[in-house]
Amino acid sequence: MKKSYKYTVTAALPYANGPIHIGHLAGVYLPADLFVRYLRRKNQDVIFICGSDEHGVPITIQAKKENTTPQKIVNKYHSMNKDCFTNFGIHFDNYSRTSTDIHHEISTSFFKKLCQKEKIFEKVSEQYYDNEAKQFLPDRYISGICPHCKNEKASGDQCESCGASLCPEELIGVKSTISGSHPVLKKTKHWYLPLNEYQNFLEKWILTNHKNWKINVYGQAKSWLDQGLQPRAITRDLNWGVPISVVSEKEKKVLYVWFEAPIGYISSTIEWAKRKKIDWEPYWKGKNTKLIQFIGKDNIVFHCIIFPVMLKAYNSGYIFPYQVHANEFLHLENEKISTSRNWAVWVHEYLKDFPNQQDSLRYILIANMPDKKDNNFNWKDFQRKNNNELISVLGNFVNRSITLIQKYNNGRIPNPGILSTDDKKILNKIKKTPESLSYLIETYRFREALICFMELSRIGNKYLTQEEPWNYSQSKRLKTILYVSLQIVGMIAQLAEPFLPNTSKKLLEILRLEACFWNEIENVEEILCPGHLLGKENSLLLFNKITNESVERQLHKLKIKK
Ligand code: B3M
Ligand code: ZN
Repeated sequence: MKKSYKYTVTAALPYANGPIHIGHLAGVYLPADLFVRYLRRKNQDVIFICGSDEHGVPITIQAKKENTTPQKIVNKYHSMNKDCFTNFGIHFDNYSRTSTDIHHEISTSFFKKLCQKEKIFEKVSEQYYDNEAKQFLPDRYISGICPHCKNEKASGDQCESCGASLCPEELIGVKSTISGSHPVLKKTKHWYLPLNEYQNFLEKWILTNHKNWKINVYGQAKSWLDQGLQPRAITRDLNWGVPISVVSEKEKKVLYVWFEAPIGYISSTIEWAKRKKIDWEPYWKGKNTKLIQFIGKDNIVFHCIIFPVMLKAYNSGYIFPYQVHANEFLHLENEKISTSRNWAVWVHEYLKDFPNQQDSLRYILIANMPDKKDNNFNWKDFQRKNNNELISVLGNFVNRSITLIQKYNNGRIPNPGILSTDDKKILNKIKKTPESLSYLIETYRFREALICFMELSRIGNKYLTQEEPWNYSQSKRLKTILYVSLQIVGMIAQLAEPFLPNTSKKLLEILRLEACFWNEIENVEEILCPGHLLGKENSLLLFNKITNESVERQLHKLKIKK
C-alpha cells in the first residue's frame, strides 16, 4: 500500500426511520469499520464518512406509523443511531445527516448544474395517483408484484426480496400503501437522468476496469447493463425531501432520495473538512485517492450505476468508486431480519443486555459475515463462539502465558536463550501473520482474516501444551518457552484491533505496549524485548462467559415477537 494514496471510505447512510440492528452491522458497518481500522494501523490517510439518510418515503411512512412528523422521526433516530455507532465502537470521522443546510445546498446546486448543462431532461408522464389520499404514489407509497421474482410486496422503486430496482409502471397489480385503493394515472412533470446515454461509459468502467469487484456487485451491475439502461426520474411529487427550486412554490416537488443521498457522502466530507479547516477536494477529486464504498446488496445499482453517472454528468473531476463492497443479508434464527415485524437484535438493546461486550458481537458477526451469501445469527452459536473460541482459545492462551511469566519471571520478558527448531518455526510463522492479514483484509476476505488472526492463539495453546513449561521450574528452557509465548501474545495484541478493538486495548495495557503501525510489526525483530516488564496483575479477564440464562432471555424476547 503506497503511503501517497488517500482513502475515502463511506458506509451507506442508514435511513433515520428506525434503530440499527445486527444485520446493518454485519452487512455494512462492521466490514467498513474493520477495513478503516486496518488502514489507520497501516498509517494511511483515510477518512471514514457516514450519516443519516433522512428523506424518502421510508421516513414519512414511519412518521405516519408513529403518528408524528418526519422531522421528529429523523431527529429521534439520527441521534439514536449516531450514539449507537459510537457506543458500539464504530468511529466515523463524520456522521452527518441529509437534513443539514450544507447538504440541501450541495444537492440542489448539483441538480441545478445538471439542469443548466442539459445533462437531465424534463418530461410530463402519467404517474400513479391516489384519489383518496390526494397524492402521487412514488417508491414505497405503491406496492405490487415484482416482475422478476413475483414478490407480492415489491415497492415502486425496488424489490427488497431480489434487490431489483424497479419503476412503478413495472409492478403488477399495484395498489396504494396509503389508502389500499387502486391508483389512477395522472399527468405530472419530472426530471430524468438519461442513464442510457452512459451505457458505453459504464460498460467500459465496470465490465472492463472493475472485473475485480465482488461477484455479487459486478453481477448485479452487469445484469443492469445487459438489460440496457433507461432514463430514471430524479424528482418526486412529495413534500418531504430536498425541495427543487425549478418549480413554483405551490408545486411540492423534491429530489428523489436516491439522487441526493449519495451526495450526502460529499456533503458529510465537506462538513468534516470545514470543522478540521482542511481542503475536502483531495478526498473526492484527488488522482491518488481511492473511494471505497460499503453498502448492502439492495443498494448496488444506486452506487454502481446511478451515482457514477451523476458524477460523470456533473463532470467536475470527481473520482469514481474504486471498490463497492456489498454484503448479502444476515438472518436471525434462520428468519429474515424485519424492522416492521420487530424481528431483530437491536444494537442499543444488545449493549444494555451485554455491557462492554462489543467484541463478542464483533467476533461472531465477522465469523458469520454474509460476504458471499446470506448467513445466519443465532443466540446458541453466539454463546458457543464466545465461550469456546474467544474464551477457550484466545483468552485461555493469554491467561496461561501471562500467569506463567508472572509466576516464573516476575512479569519480565526473559532472554530467549537457545531457540529450538520448533521455537524458530513458530517465531517465523507468527512474523508472517501481519502480511497474511494484510492480503486477506485488502481483498475484503474478513472472515478468513479473522480465522488467520485466531490461528495465533491456536498455535500458542498447542505450543504450551507440547512444551509443558511448568515441568521446567527455573531452567533455561523455561525462559525460552516464556519468551516465545509472549512474542505470540504481543503479536495478538498488535493485530487484534481491526477485529476486536477493545481486547486489543486491554492486551496492550496488560503488556505495557504501544500500538505500532502494521508495517513496523512486520519488520520488528521481536514484539516484546528481553527485560521488558509487563503491567501489574490487573484483570486478565478478556471476555465474559455467555450463560445459558442470558441466551434463554434473548430467545424469550424473540418468542414474544413471533
Ligand atoms: N439509506 C440504505 C437503505 O437502503 C440507504 C443508503 C443510502 S447510501 C447513500 O436502507
Ligand atoms: Zn423481486
